[in-house]
Amino acid sequence: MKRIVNGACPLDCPDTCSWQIEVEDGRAVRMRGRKDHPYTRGALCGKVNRYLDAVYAPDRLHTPLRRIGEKGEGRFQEIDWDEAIGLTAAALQTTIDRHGPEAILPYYYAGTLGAVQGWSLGQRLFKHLGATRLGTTICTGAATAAMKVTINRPVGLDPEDFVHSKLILIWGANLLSSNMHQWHFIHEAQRNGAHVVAIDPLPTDTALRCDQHLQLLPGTDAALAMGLMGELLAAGACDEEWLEECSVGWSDLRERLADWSAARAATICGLDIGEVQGLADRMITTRPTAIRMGLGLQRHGGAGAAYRSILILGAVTGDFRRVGGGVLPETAGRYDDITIDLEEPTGLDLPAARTINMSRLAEALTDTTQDPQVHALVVWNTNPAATVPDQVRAQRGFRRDDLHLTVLEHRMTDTAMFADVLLPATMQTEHLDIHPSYGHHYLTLNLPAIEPIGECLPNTEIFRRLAAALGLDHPRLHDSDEDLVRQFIDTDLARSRGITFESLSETGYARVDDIRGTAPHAHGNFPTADGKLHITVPALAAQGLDPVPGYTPSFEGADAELAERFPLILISPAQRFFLNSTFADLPGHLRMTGEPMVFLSADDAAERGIEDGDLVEIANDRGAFTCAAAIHPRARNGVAWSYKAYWAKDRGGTNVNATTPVRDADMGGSPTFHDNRVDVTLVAKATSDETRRMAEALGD
Ligand SMILES: Nc1nc2c(c(=O)[nH]1)N[C@H]1C(S)=C(S)[C@@H](COP(=O)(O)OP(=O)(O)OC[C@H]3O[C@@H](n4cnc5c(=O)[nH]c(N)nc54)[C@H](O)[C@@H]3O)O[C@H]1N2
Ligand SMILES: Nc1nc2c(c(=O)[nH]1)N[C@H]1C(S)=C(S)[C@@H](COP(=O)(O)OP(=O)(O)OC[C@H]3O[C@@H](n4cnc5c(=O)[nH]c(N)nc54)[C@H](O)[C@@H]3O)O[C@H]1N2
Ligand SMILES: [Mo]
Repeated sequence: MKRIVNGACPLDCPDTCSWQIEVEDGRAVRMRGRKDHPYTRGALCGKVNRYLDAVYAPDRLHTPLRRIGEKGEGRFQEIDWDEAIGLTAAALQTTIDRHGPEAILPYYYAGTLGAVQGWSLGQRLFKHLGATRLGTTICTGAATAAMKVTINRPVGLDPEDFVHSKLILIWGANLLSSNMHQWHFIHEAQRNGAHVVAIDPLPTDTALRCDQHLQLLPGTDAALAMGLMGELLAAGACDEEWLEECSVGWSDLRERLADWSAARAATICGLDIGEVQGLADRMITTRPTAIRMGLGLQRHGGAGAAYRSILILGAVTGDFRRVGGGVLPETAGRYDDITIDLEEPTGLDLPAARTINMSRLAEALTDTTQDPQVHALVVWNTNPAATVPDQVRAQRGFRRDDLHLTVLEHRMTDTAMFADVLLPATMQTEHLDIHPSYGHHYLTLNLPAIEPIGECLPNTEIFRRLAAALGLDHPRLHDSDEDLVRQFIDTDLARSRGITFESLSETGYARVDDIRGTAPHAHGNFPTADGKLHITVPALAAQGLDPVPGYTPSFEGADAELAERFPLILISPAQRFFLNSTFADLPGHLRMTGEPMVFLSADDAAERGIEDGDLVEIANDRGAFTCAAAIHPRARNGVAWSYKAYWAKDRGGTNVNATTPVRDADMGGSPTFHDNRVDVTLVAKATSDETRRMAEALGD
């Protein structure tokens, strides 16, 4: 018997696609994007088209395991669920008895964006225990903090309304890789005559399809935004009326802009004056102008300042008055009134505890002055051994004998290798969930399509069993998955829009607002207390930050002394056919991406005696990794890149994160992955025996 089940792609991606799974005799046989969904538009991306490869992969984790070898060695023994839950519960209890609950660190992120499997019972359980809280900074820390002080929540123009824009700036985002469905709306505008500009240090596939590419130096975006605003002001192109009505603090910025020009920006950004002036001229004359902001630009030291200044640049033109004008950072703020956070339900005791910044995991696990030290770590929905900065140090932490590690996973990841107890979790095909989106305005329900594979259990069921084993019987720790979905949309706004568990079970998805085709911020209406956009933020002074928007240089990128030892800035952006480290071990996906490479300009390569395909080492004081070199004709001198999150365990134990720094950006405790200086040295020529042997080994 054949049936079609509606679901949602769970990946940490702005597109949150609405998918349909064809099930035949209990087996998922095909998967496709919903044709009638205004954002998915019938297409899944190249990586998710192969999602069923992961579901039915023979090496997927099927049963609970306990470690029998050395930590990280990867030798495990199958055990049953009672024993597995018992072992973890005992480790947590012992840790509490010996060191107190703050010696437990729950470590989770966005392996699924589902409210139920991602952000509910696990957080409830560990907060209730009084465990250390996790500062979830790793992806959007600086952006979130910058938005918080400027507009409070991530909102902007409707992503579908880019079709109405006449000038579009794609700023620090490689849309064709990491937000593919947005490209449709931008491409349509382009076909209607819009001028599309990429602002990115790298010659990405997106940049190559834009009408213009400003290939600025990494970490200099705020200077560009300030320079553009300086030119707008000088030309009388700032919408003083809108700024008066809808913003706070314009006069402070106005004063500062007297010092900013295209020329000053061009010098800092490493661009031609003409390029910057040309863009300023277009912004002065083209209405509506829209800016799509990415997250890549905020993985630098001055990230918060950059994010703030670009948000404000998109506003000072008055473009928020027009349909298809203004700025779009993310859309997640559109869900805040229609949904309820599931992590902290009323009635459940949630004692205060310290917070550890997840991006500083390497430090948290190895700094012996921590009080208390972390002795029990429970990881779900994330693969930190591959994805956190300062990987070598983090791995040293994972190897500690006095650390108990439980990992909930689908696959034997870099992190799973270090586990004491490894618990097999269901995938999106097998569990219930509900999904907001950070890239569009549709809430999506995911219905289970097939029975769990092997003995896999949903994260939620694992946490319910863990709570029971710890003798915790509060009902909020035992809510069923359906209860959790219902709690998530238990709001007046959802009811008023007819959004219920029943309605979503029928339709699969529902729009959360009616702003498409409107200018939602024509009169302010930002989710701040006064509805205004905050340009000057006096409270920032208390954090040692500039209340008025401006340019903050990056750390390593702008460090001339460090540049003498490590001349190359290394960016490690998203790989098109992986989602962070997810899929990065699957043969079908690896066939599409190939093995890791470092991309260099022809000059940088020649200076080091490196040619295409040579084996090279990329290193700094933190660590090193080895891969093949590729010369890119459009790479900027001094700026290299290597895609993030290849699995380390299959490649000598390290990946690009062996080099990335543990250092917080100016705002939000954000990591600074792309603010990373390295040098690259030749290990072996492409033609050498060693390189051939390595290529053969990797081809196996
Ligand atoms: N296929 C795929 N899609 C993904 C992901 C993935 O791994 N693969 N990851 C998902 C996740 S977790 C996230 S957070 C998003 C990330 O999506 P993006 O926002 O696209 O993040 P990045 O890939 O880090 O960087 C995007 C671009 O920013 C550029 N960039 C780097 N530094 C600077 C700078 O200083 N200034 C400017 N202007 N640009 C800069 C990079 O060169 C890159 O082209 O994508 C999600 N989607
Ligand atoms: N060098 C460098 N490093 C980076 C970045 C960068 O730009 N450069 N980007 C950073 C960013 S933006 C992010 S968001 C982080 C992301 O880094 P991670 O959070 O580590 O993301 P993934 O590597 O995708 O790992 C998610 C894991 O969750 C598992 N998973 C998925 N769904 C479920 C589920 O339902 N249950 C359970 N138990 N497990 C599940 C998947 O199998 C996968 O192994 O990486 C960061 N690391
Ligand atoms: Mo991310």
